[in-house]
Amino acid sequence: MYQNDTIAAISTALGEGAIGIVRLSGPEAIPMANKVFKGKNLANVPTHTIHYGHVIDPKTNQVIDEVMTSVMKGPRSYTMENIVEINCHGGIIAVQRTLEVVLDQGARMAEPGEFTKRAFLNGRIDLSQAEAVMDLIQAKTDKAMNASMNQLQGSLSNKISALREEMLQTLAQVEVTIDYPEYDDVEEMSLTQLRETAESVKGQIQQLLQQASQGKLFREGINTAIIGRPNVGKSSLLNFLSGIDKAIVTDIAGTTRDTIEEFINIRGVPLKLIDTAGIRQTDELVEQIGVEKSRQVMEKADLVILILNQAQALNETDIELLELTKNQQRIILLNKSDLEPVLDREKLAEYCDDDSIIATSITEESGLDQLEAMIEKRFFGGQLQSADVNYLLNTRHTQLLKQAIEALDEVIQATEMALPVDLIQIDYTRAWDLLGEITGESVQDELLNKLFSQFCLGK
Ligand SMILES: Nc1nc2c(ncn2[C@@H]2O[C@H](COP(=O)(O)OP(=O)(O)OP(=O)(O)O)[C@@H](O)[C@H]2O)c(=O)[nH]1
Ligand SMILES: [Mg+2]
Repeated sequence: MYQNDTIAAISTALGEGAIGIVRLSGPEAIPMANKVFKGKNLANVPTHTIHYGHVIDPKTNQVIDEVMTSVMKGPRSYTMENIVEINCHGGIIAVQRTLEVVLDQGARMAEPGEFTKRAFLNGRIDLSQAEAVMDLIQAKTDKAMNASMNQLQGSLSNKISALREEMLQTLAQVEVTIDYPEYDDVEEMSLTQLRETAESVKGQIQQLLQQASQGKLFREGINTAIIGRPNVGKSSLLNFLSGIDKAIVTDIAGTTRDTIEEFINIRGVPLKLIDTAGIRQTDELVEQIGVEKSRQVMEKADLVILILNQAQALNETDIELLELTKNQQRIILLNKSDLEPVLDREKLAEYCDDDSIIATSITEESGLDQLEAMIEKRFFGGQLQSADVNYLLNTRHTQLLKQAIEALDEVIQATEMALPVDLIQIDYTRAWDLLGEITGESVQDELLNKLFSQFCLGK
């Protein structure tokens, strides 16, 4: 065991809730809980049992709360240490008072993420699994949650371990051939083996990174730019979809000057919605800058919602925007459908597919269901099925994978130049180490502390 003290924290979100949990972990967890618990003698209960009773302040014998207390003895627990969880009634006071009396018994207040850190240090989970716990807590939507769950169950770890295993096997073979040079062409054989493995592993890492860029979407939201001429209803759409009056809406063309962002969730699809300044020719400096920004946002967007005002004829700007976005994921809204139609649908058909067009009236709230359904269908039915999101990589993972690719590239190059094998082995081993850092098989304390401090308290 790595630490001998016993830690405690409130493990549920602070606030009104049906229950709040105070969790203890460490060698003294059971005796400490026993001192503040009136009910069965926790020292004698079997592991993985739950007991009704009261939390009392041993100094005054005052009853603090009516509770259910569960006892999980190590190593079959989250941290692999003895754990006691006291389930208090929800609300802030009872839970905090319970934590106070537990700390009075000598428990130390846990640092954020310390329970999970112990699970890691005691060898129950590896680093990428620990990070998945963090993602799980922060998951914004169900889909992201599933991906975190997969990772928690070790899909990333398994993949990385398999890659390292593959590398190790080759390394072992190379060592053997070098130590027992029965053949003349030992050197050449080793070079071929090293290059083949380096190429294979590199390919698999690249695949992982590619899948991960899709995984990233689910954690950060799909960049969705609302684009169009001034006054077509862009800000009205942002306000409607986000359910708050975030952007100013007026009938003055050119109301929005800067981009406005809002994270929303449409039927399980997380979107980063970006309202932009209406695009038009203008001599006004601030508006010019805004328009320039709109164009940049449009270029970078994962999804473009292009709004046209169907109460007006298509003009040059509309056509320019249709042209500019034709290769992007986009949805075209014919807004203000409550007004007399003017826009020429046949002309519009020259610039886009019919099945990406939806007639809407934001003021009368019509057509917006269809918009939501289309977003849902595109992202869950189409390119981004949940199967693609097996791996959620964070920045740390991505960087390590990229560094590993660099090291492997050096290996590949060196084998092509037929450099001495023991020289090549240096880069090869470096790549192997870098991969190990993802699962925490070669990490330093400093990194660990930094990582785990990002967790919430009590986890
Ligand atoms: N009749 C009608 N009016 C609408 C509809 N949607 C928005 N409007 C009105 O159109 C005007 C402009 O709406 P905004 O949402 O500010 O338009 P915008 O595209 O953000 O405009 P800029 O910020 O100037 O680029 C407001 O008066 C809205 O109330 C609609 O579906 N029908
Ligand atoms: Mg606006």
